Amino acid sequence: MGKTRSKKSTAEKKESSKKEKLIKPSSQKELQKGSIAGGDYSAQNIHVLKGLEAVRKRPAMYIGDVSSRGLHHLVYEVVDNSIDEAMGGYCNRIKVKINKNGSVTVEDNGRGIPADIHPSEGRSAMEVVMTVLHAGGKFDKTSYKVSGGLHGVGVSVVNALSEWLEAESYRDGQIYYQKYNRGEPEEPVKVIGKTDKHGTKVTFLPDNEIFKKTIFKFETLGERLRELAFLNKDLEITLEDENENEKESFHYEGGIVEFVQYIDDKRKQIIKKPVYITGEIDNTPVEVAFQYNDSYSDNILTYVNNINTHEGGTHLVGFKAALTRTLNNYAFKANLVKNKKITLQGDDFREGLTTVLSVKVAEPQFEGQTKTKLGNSETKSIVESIVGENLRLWLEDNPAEAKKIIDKCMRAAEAREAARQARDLTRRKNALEISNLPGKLADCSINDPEHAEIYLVEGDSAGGSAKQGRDRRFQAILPLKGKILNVEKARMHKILENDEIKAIFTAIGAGIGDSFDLNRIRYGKIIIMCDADVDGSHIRTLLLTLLFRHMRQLIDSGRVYIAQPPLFKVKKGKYEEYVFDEDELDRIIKKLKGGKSAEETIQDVVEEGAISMNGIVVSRFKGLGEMNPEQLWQTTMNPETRTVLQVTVDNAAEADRLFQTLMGDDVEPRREFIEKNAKYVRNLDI
Ligand code: 0RA
Repeated sequence: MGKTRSKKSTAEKKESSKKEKLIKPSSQKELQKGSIAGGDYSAQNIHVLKGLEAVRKRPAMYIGDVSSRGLHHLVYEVVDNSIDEAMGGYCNRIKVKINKNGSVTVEDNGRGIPADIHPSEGRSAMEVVMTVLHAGGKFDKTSYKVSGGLHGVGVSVVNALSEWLEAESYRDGQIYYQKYNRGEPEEPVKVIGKTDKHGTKVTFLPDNEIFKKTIFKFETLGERLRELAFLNKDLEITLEDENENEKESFHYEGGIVEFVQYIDDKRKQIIKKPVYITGEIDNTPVEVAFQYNDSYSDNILTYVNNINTHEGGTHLVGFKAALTRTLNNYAFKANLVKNKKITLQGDDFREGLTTVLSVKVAEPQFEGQTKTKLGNSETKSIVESIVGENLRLWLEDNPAEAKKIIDKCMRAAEAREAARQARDLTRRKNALEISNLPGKLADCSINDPEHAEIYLVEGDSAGGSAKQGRDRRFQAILPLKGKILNVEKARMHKILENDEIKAIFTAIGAGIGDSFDLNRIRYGKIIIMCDADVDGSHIRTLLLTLLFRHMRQLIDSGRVYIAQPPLFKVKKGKYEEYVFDEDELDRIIKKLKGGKSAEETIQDVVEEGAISMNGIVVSRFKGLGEMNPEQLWQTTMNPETRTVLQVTVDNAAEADRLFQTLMGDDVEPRREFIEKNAKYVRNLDI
């Protein structure tokens, strides 16, 4: 059953912390002396500064990007260190606060960063952790950890990208402190007081030389912190924004069971409450919760050491194998299979399935395009055996619930059979072959997917303009008529029968659903171009739903974009400018004339379509169709001048809930969402 790894016993832990005490300098003076006494302190420092310089030179290599996403990543990085403490059982409280001055504080009640002299570095361990790349946290390999791992580039990266950072460690009765400027320590670690608590507090101000925007969003942070709280049921995480007077506490005693309920809270449940299974083999704790709902898609979220492994991996394979085998065996044993002509398959057991699977692995191997696929082979059989055995027992103990599940799977199998017939028909017609590209596709001339792009355009008239305006060498246009099918409410065979959807996936050329193959895509960029009105936003959401549910890899590999047509045109004599948002319009109007406030002007434009004052004409672009081909090219399609928004999924659970809200049966939550967001949101950040 795979390799055995041992976690340190409590006694061993006590032993090692005792040893640590022996080498710990007892007074501040000694500590300071010690910090420098390594002999080559300055030599070490040069090495360190080179490392941090590399981070400042290419921040994106370490945190993904320097947009809002990268900015929030800084907080997750610090929190990950606290999560490591929580996973080790040393910490049950994490406080995150957005401060008035724009900095963020993360405080935990873990063991505190050690401050004694690091044996090989000759400096305080705190300084090493905060300034050496990948020094991350623990110096042993037996604990499960996030930091220094995948996301975890180490808290030193946060330090390097902060104008300043202050670290405090509460440990052995002392408060240790160090401050850094752009990663460089101001002075050695010092003791600034006494305390009887333990833990770590890190406060940092992101460097505005590095980040475009340095404002933290409560909502964004809240989503990740909520996810972490679901995954660690003993942990309480609080989030506070001093500027907005907002505060929220995330603490879910039900853990991943509550997580599954949260994900599905707008869907109809098939069984009373989620099945919950937990176990541990070879120091690999496994936890899984699942529920069935009346939808047709499956939604399996998998985590390794609290990291969302959205490319799946061995843990997921083990879970699926156990689910299929165990439910299938039970169905036959309990004599629940009435239609002998139909054989149940893996997919049938996953229709309408919502699952959270969380495992802890001491030395995870991450693979795949985005390094979010677990590779450790031993994990498969561990998960398979824990889930298989416990699910068998649960089914025997809960026959009424078990029957509901099996009945649901039988219905899925019957529908699959119908879908297969539909698909066979489609195949026979060769519709999936590239030789059979949709008639209304205006393809590009190059044959190189990395340089080719396709615009999915709302409406035939805008499609016509786009066809005339494009650069036909590398831009393909696929006009879409009206609203495409809502895949959130349709089974696979319905989806495959739909002409618009068929046109989309034939054009893209990589298949659909489980058979989707990224290597076969015909375009490197998929650009959605819709009108800036309610219908346009609905069509965009329908398209995003299709891509998210059935061609998810396109989104995960960063290939899906949303075109940004201008909202207004400002004209004064020969001067002409396209304006993309209301702030920009505000600035331009102020520049061109005083008088009427920009807000009033915008209101007038929105109501009248166009207004004129002192020879300034402001007109509003509503539909893409209002632009002629040349304008469309200039403003929206020319790669030199256009802006396109990349679609990203930071949080799979939240994205799933968003699509339920927008595309599901309930009208009320959808209306609420649209009312809340419609005014300013031009794009959905899923
Ligand atoms: C190095 C070693 C140990 C803990 C930490 C770092 C640590 C870092 C951070 C950052 C934020 N919160 C943190 N909490 C702990 C292990 C110390 C030991 O073995 O006692």
